[in-house]
Amino acid sequence: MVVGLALTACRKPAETELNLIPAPSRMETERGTFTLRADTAILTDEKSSDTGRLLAEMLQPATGYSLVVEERAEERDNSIALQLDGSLERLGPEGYVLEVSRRRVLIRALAPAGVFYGAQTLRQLFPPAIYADERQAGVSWTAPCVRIEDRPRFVWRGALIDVARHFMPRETILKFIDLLAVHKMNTLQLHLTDDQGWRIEIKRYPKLTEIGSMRRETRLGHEREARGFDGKPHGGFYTQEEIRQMVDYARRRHVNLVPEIEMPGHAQAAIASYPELGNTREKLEVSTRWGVHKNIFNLREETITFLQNVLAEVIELFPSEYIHIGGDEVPTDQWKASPYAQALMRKLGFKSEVELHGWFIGRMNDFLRSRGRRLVGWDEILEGGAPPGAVVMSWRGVKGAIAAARAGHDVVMAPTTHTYFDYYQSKDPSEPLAIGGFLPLETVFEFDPIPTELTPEEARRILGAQGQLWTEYIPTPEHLEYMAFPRLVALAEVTWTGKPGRDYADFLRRLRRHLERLQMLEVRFRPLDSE
Ligand code: TNX
Repeated sequence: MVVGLALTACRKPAETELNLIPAPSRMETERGTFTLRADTAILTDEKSSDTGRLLAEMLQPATGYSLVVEERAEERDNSIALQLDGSLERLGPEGYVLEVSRRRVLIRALAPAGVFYGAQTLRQLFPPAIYADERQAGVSWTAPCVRIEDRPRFVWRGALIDVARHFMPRETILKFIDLLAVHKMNTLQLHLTDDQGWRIEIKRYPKLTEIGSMRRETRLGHEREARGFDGKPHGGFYTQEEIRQMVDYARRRHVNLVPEIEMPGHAQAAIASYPELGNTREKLEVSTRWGVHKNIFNLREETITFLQNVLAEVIELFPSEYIHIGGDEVPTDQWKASPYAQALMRKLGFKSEVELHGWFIGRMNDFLRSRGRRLVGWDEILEGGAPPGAVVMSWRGVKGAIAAARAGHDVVMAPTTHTYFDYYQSKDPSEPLAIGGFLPLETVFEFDPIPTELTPEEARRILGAQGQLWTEYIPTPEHLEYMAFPRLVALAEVTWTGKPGRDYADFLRRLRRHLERLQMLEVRFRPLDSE
């Protein structure tokens, strides 16, 4: 027994035993371990000091250590050094080199994001209990000696949370941001408006939240079962102050929050708040049902101005270069029936309503560009001719992605086949009610965001991929985590590690250990099938 222990202590750990997720691009293990102690110092340069403080904050709860963070101190043993290194151009702004030796840890990167990701890998090298939010007695905080060189395959490694169908409290979003960062994901799209709710305070138009943030009741069971309603009001919204806090929290963790304001469809909550935005005189309520709705914005100049004023406030709050305007699922029946829309169509020389959709998106694109931002829209924006510079989010398979990349648009892959985390994870009849579909973990893992049809030149247009958490049938934060994990872990590996040598069995082995980390983080993930 004693001999066995001594042997393990000297043996070099096999790379897979480190259970890093996402797997790094290159890693060499060495003998020995580094031990974190109460007097270990975090040494930073000026630009890494914020990450240094954040790392100290992250290590504090489980270890009970309040590690000192020193800026521009002499190198020394028993330290974790974080440094920018201009010679690491080859690793890009998010790559890093992490060296763990017996005496110290050194993380170097071209830019602060890389330092941050190096720190995330370091956390994973410690025992899973490092992620606990209270002091863990009797754990020795050792990390194996290793040299890692790492960089992501894609720049857009994202998730979407639909807070419109079911509002999620701010704490849920903050926890989710933490979890994205653990997995080296860097984008969170907040789907802030839809037929069933408006979730962001707009100072100029207070009724959007006074009226639009509450619905009378919610469908019971699946929409198609037509089982009636729960009779309970549902709602909520984020104040501008709360949005600022979320943006700030995300920024420190290198997560970009992308706001989505849906237009011209999925607009019923807004029209219920300001009926003059609609095409009919019908008195609408915030929708209580799921599915595609016919109530879309009208095309009057006053409405365009209203929506641009909304976007102006959104831009003030979100520093994101990318602003999502939806653009999906727009039944044009009401434009067909509207004398105003028909007159506009004739005036512009259009033959069909889909051109009006293109014109509308173009107006929003001009506005966003004039403010130095880029429009993102679902792949329907291609149908009316997506404006130059617009980013296309391809959800109905990959056809939109191929067409968009060929037309010179940047593309984010979000196909239902591989990234719809509102779909069932298994065929087990005890799975909680979901919208439909079937997306098991392995299918997510096997996803290649680059459609095989693209040339290498065209493939450069693929920014990355994003997992969607539409919440029609996801009413609570617990359920959100159940749908997101572990599928989001697989997507993290897809978007960070990418193609070479992707072996599902190896992923599963690492994932088993990784789930211990998620347990410590109190993530209510779906257990693996074999367990
Ligand atoms: C389609 S994806 C939608 C959403 C729904 C989702 C449900 C997209 C751009 N539109 O409004 O929530 O399906 O899976």
